[in-house]
Amino acid sequence: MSIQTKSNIDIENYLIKQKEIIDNHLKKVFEEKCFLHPPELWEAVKYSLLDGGKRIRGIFCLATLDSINNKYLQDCLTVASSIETVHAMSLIHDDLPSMDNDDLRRGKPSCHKAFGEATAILAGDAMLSLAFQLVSEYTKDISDNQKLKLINILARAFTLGLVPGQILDLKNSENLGDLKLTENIYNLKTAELIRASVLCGAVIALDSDNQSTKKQFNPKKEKILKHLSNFGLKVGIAFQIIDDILDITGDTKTLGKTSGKDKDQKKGTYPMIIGVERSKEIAKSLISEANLELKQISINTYILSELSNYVINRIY
Ligand code: GRG
Repeated sequence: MSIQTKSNIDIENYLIKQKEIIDNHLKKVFEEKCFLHPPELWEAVKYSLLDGGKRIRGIFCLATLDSINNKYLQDCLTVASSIETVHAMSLIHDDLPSMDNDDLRRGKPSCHKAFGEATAILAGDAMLSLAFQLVSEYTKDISDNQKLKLINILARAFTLGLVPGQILDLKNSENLGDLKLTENIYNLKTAELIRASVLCGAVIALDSDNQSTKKQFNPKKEKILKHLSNFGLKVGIAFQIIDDILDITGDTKTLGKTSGKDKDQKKGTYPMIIGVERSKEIAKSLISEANLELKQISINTYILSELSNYVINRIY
């Protein structure tokens, strides 16, 4: 049922260009004079946010907008930047000694190694708040109703996803057999934010009513949101499986973070529990299922589908 017209896009090129667009947009945020004092705080934020990262979550947000109608593109870029800001803050906190305790991130010393633990924690706090400030203050054309929905989607990804997922993950050492628990952790700590990224793009494209306080049920829109939501979750779980395979098969220099940590910490990841090959098969079948979700809706899903294939192609 989906219309697949944009069939001539080179995904590698597309990823490079979209990353550059998001990087430049983020850089512009810090031209604002209010983000200067005290310097050590904002240097730590910029160190962790501006330099590096694939920007895959922001790209999913932009691609979802593009798959529907490309309305409010500039605002979507601000929201994509906001998503990358919360993602980068979660990496700062994940690297802290009391969490995953990693010295390396995006190919350089992690934030607490470069700036000290207290500044790293506060940089993360500032970034989480900055993300909501970007959506509420730096968007220009979307309605207040849309802003509220976007803020709600991001907040829920944290309260019901990343934070509970991180708590469970911290207790996940010595789990060498419980695949269901591991799937739940992947769902929460990784897939919820990828799903939120897709949903944010959809809300920008599909909702525009500033006045209406009544919730009007639109079956066509609800159907699109439902399938995009399922798509985001499945891609997100596959993304974490691939990340954990790369922890075993990749090297520290290429990954930009310490490889082999899951084994050292005896963490119950998919490849640790069922092996690399079986994990690859499951990730592949999740991506196929995700692409089937896209086939249920009549929007141009070509780029989203290419992006989901890219997630799996990272291990080949
Ligand atoms: C403190 C409110 C608060 C929340 C933080 C620490 C935490 C809760 C959650 C951790 C979530 C986490 C780090 C999940 C791992 C997700 C993952 C696969 C990260 C790597 O993503 P990539 O490969 O990284 O997209 P780049 O560097 O490319 O952006």
